[in-house]
Amino acid sequence: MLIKKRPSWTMGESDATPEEIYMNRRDWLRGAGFSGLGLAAAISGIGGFATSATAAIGGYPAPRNLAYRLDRDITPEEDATSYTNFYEFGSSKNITKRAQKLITDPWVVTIDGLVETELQLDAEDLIARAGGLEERLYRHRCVEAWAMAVPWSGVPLAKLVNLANPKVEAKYLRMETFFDPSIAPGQKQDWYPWPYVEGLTLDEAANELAFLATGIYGKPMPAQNGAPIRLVTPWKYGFKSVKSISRFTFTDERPVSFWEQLNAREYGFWANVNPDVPHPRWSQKTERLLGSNKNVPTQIFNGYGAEVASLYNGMFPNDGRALFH
Ligand SMILES: Nc1nc2c(c(=O)[nH]1)N[C@H]1C(S)=C(S)[C@@H](COP(=O)(O)O)O[C@H]1N2
Ligand SMILES: [Mo]
Repeated sequence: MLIKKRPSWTMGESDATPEEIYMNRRDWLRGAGFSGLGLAAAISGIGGFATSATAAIGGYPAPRNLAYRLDRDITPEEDATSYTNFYEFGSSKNITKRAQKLITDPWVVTIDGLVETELQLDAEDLIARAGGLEERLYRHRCVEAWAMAVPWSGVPLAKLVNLANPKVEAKYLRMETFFDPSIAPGQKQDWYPWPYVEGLTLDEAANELAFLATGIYGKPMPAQNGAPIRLVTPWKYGFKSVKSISRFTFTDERPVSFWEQLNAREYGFWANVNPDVPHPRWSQKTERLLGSNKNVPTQIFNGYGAEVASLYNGMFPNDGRALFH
């Protein structure tokens, strides 16, 4: 495929964030409701939202799962929700205004393919059936070498896999974003292989870290971050974390991802974070933290090797690098 316009994924973008918007950690904790009262409100919220057909996915702020800890400060909310990649709305990082055209309620999600239980249901019902929200703090590492650390609210992807009850032949989960060029101007650019598609092996999808996020910073997901439901796979480069998912398909064929179709040499299927495998056009040794703009070393599997390294045991014995492309 001819790419008429290349993505603006380069090093050294000048997007410094003013010091003033640094968030005071105490204020943040209070804002996200980590008092006993906040937690009680969250739990009663979870009890209440399943019956509501029209409200946004509820239960915020969700109780935090303390199993997932950070080695760095949480990125200021203002940075994580204003510096975003969402090519459906343009190739810059500043698409927040345009993304507000996205109507996320109602939002029909289809689960199909090699499953015992095909489902078509609203995103909200899906989350209710998956058992309610929890909050997790995860690092996020974009292939462009910027990084953030944010509190996501959502459900383990494994819950959706269980709901769908995949057939034994199913080997992969393919996830697809909406397609509607009338609201998403980027989708009028026909050199991109819309809709945005991503995929995981079923083992990856069932791994405890794979998460379907419906919120961020203790609130429902803003459109620009992929409302109402997006993937989060913190051990992989950020492009795997497909936003605004409308379809989950279980398949025996490896899905060809959006960026893989555009340029497989630069953006491979596996996309596991590895500082020792440079992107063809830049190093992956370090990452720039949104907010502080500090550079810190990048870790193998983005620091999540304990959870995911075993997924890849014995794979690609002749070329471990394949795991990272
Ligand atoms: N549908 C869709 N999903 C997407 C993208 C996109 O352009 N479209 N960009 C990806 C990339 S490259 C990254 S780094 C993350 C960014 O998530 P954030 O903007 O919420 O930080 O979303 C990913 N998911
Ligand atoms: Mo990215």
